[in-house]
Amino acid sequence: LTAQHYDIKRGDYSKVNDVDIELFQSVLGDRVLTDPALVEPYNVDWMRIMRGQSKVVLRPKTTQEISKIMRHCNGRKLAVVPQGGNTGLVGGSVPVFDEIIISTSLMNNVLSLDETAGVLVCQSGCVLKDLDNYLSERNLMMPLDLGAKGSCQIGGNVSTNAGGLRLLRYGSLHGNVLGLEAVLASGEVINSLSTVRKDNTGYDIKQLFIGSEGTLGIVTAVSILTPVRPKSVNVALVCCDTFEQVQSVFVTGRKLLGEILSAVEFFDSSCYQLVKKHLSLSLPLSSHHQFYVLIETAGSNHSHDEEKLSLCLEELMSSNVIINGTIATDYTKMKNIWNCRELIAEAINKEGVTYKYDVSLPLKCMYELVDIMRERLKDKALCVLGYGHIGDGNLHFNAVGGSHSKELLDLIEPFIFEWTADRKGSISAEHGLGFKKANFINYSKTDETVSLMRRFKDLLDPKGILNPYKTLPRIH
Ligand code: FAD
Ligand code: 2HG
Ligand code: ZN
Repeated sequence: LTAQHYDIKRGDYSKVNDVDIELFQSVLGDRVLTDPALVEPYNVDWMRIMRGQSKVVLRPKTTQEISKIMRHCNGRKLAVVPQGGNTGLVGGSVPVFDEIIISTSLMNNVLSLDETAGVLVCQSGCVLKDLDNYLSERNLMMPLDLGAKGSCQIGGNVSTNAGGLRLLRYGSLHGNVLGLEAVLASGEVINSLSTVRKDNTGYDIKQLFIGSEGTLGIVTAVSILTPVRPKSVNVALVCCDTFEQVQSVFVTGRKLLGEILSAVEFFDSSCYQLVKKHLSLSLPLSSHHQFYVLIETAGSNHSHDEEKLSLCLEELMSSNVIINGTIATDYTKMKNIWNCRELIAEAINKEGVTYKYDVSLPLKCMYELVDIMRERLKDKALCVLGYGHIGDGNLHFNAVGGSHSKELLDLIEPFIFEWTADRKGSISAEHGLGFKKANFINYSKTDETVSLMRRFKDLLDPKGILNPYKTLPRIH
């Protein structure tokens, strides 16, 4: 879908001219892309649903280069969109009209690592998986992990406040990011790159940039806590027939596994059918069950951890909470189970046009939403699926259609937002608002809160050049 499909007007921004391009070239040399074939991939989002019309991609390597670019863009009132790995799922990372794309892909240096304190400082364009590999050689790890780790960048993760697969154990980026550096719309560099855990000197400005989706500044470097890499990791996969049982797996897992519990993820049978169909993956359990739950433990004593997990499984079996279960201790088997969970989004993408929702809900009514939607959408959708981070109360609801369908969309929205708001949930648990969800912010935030957000935006970016049309509701 392009801008014409949405009922919005291009903002009152300047258009890039030859003089602008010359200025960019004087700062970046040949790292200014204008060849339409090279620019094209940056205009299209991961889901291949949104397409921008940008004619320029800038590929800075340093904070100073970004600062010079922003100073110029602000002076000329040129709109920009910061882009990391372009794996965002709400249309935040691609232009809506002709915004200049500032890609951080070449800002991929580790700046320092304090192995004693476990504090990493790196540029924002470092790919999450590369950072984790770098740390694994030093017995450390990144505190977050997600299916997009091979392409997403730490700056993109921080700017969306990504949650992921181990938030349950290590907490959110609001806690793990110790500091960051950001360039404001004016080109001013805010260096808040603290490496200490405790720092109560005034307002915690970095928190404003975490989750601000590139609307308040461009994150150029991040200082982040890196936990010790666990020596022993085990994965159990269990299957259940009801969502009540899935909840009991979580409760029992927390009780019996305690401090070694590192992830609890669930997916329904429709998800399993799709990863089988499109990615030829298969689980070590039969495929006719309603729900699958992945439980991971991470600790320091293998036999102790394995014994605890076995006892947990025995308890779940004997109390009839699960139908069947298996434990994986070797890498290949664990990786296979994790792949089935992590690659669900990729499998869904191959099935058709996806309507993606990411909500926080009380556990007890989480899957009720999927059942209700299945009933509502009936044969209008090719498939309806539910999965997610059960340990965080975060459901991923996806409906897939054969083509773009206004009828299908109208059956889902605003119903899903109203249903979620009625239960005091969040209409975006971890993916952010981006372009697609910006207009629905009021289902989760009060008018006063949104108005305060606008005041922050006006203060930091008075001309509104940073990622326009995103995050804050559009005023028609
Ligand atoms: P992009 O997609 O490039 O950008 C995301 C947003 O941040 C955009 O608004 C962009 O303008 C802004 N931005 C990017 N870099 C900067 C910067 N340096 N400064 C300022 N703004 C910037 N999310 C989760 O929370 N949990 C998951 O488990 C999860 N799993 C995923 C699995 C898959 C297969 C995919 C495709 C996506 C998944 N996501 C998940 C969504 C997404 O949020 C993450 O992939 C990731 O955090 C985005 O990082 P990125 O570098 O690709 O950012
Ligand atoms: C995940 O947890 C991602 O796999 C993607 O957040 C969610 O596809 C989705 O809806
Ligand atoms: Zn997720």
